[in-house]
Amino acid sequence: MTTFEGTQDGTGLRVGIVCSRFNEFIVSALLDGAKRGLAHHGVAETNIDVAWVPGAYEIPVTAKAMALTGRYDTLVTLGAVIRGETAHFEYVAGPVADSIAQIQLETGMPIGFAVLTVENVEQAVERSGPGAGNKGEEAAVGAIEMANVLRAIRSK
Ligand code: INI
Repeated sequence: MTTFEGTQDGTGLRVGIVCSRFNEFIVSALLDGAKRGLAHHGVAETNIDVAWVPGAYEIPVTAKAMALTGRYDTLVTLGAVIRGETAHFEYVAGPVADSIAQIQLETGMPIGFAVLTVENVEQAVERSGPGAGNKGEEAAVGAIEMANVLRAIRSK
């Protein structure tokens, strides 16, 4: 029996991050968390690229473009869709999540998902703070593990 597990060692990994500018103060805090998680797990800052886009709706096409470059081992997507702010919520949140899942399947690229979909700003703040529970940090560490487990599976 073979068991595949990904370590959380990010040494040598190249990581692309897509950030949406809508609700930028939240997304910047998610980015801080993601960078913290990557650094903590050995990813060199010079191996991280960050692409900023206008809103969450623009994240999938950008993630797909980054995936297709072949320059990254894993991607992380960061955004904040807040229901209280707009009737747009339903049209943005679902398609973004579905599209990112689809891009993983189409390209084989693991994509960490921290596009918050929350009811109000307070919930977004809770999930993007400097301590434990920052979803950007969690997505980044999960992305490292996914890069490593997929590499182990593919190289057997
Ligand atoms: N984009 C977000 O990232 N978060 C939101 O909460 C949001 N709302 O609520 O509208 C949002 N809309 C903009 C959207 O992502 C696109 O940028 C825009 O529609 C232009 O294509």
